[in-house]
Amino acid sequence: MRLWKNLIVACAVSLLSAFSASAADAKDVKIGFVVKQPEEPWFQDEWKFADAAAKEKGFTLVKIGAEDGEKALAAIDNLGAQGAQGVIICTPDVKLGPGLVARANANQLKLMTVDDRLVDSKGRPLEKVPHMGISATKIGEAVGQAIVDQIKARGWNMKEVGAIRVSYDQLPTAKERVEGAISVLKKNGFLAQNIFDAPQSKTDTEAALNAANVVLNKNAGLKKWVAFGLNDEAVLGAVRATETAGLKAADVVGIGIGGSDASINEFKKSAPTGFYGSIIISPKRHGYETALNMFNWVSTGKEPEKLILTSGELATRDTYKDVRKQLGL
Ligand code: FCA
Repeated sequence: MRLWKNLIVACAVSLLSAFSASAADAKDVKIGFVVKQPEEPWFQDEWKFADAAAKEKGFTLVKIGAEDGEKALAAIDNLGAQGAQGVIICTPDVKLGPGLVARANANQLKLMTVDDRLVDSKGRPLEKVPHMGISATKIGEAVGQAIVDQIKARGWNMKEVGAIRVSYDQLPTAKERVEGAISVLKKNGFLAQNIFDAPQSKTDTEAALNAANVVLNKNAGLKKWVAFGLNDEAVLGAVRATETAGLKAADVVGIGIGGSDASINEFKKSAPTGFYGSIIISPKRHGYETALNMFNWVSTGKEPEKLILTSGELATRDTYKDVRKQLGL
């Protein structure tokens, strides 16, 4: 009897100390979340969901905006100096890949990437760095399909429609997204010569607007337009350019990718604009899940999957509330 009692007491004591150890561990964990464009609603949402993971698990999240390579490297040094154990980054330049890996190693930081995958000097992905991104080609195809469906619903002659391809081809996920859209357009009879490249210098609305203006000015003969690009901001820029060119919303179909405030604010306008829809992707998975995966890696040594690709869902001004609810947003 006595032996049993002792055993039970011993078990309870060790369980208690295990609990308090893990609580203390969580408090000691510090994780950086570095993003290339902190003002973009998508990244604000990613941070919001990463914060939720930090609150739930009790670790510290340090959010840093890094708009260029120098700032990204400095952010990693800064995190190292603060005693962080891990960093999740959406880098301003994927070609920084080997440099970022070296800097993270030098600071003894575990490294994960989100959204934009690091590449080496030959443009090949750094497969050893765990990454969560979107299924770029598939989501691009969904954009293309939504455009084709609208062209048909509006009774347009496919051969008389122009397409603005807002491009940022130095970023592989951006190129895959627009190429996915183009493949579906072409399969449905869209003329290749009516697809015009509008290269943006930065991935924001203003740069997209400037690039799209050039295309529209050069091709004033076309009266119906569709637009696609890397994200909602790219397509919003193109849609704003069609408005400047005097085109009506009924003659424009823009489909973005994202589904954060950039597109929601557009859907909330009293009258529809040429921004017809957006493929809603999940800032919750990209923020909450990456932060949780990093926390587990730091605290238990369990390395995250090397590659996780997330999906998206089309939403329009009529459906976005329901789609967001379904996605837990
Ligand atoms: C890239 C884009 C962002 C977002 C993310 C998933 O980083 O720049 O707008 O689409 O991929």
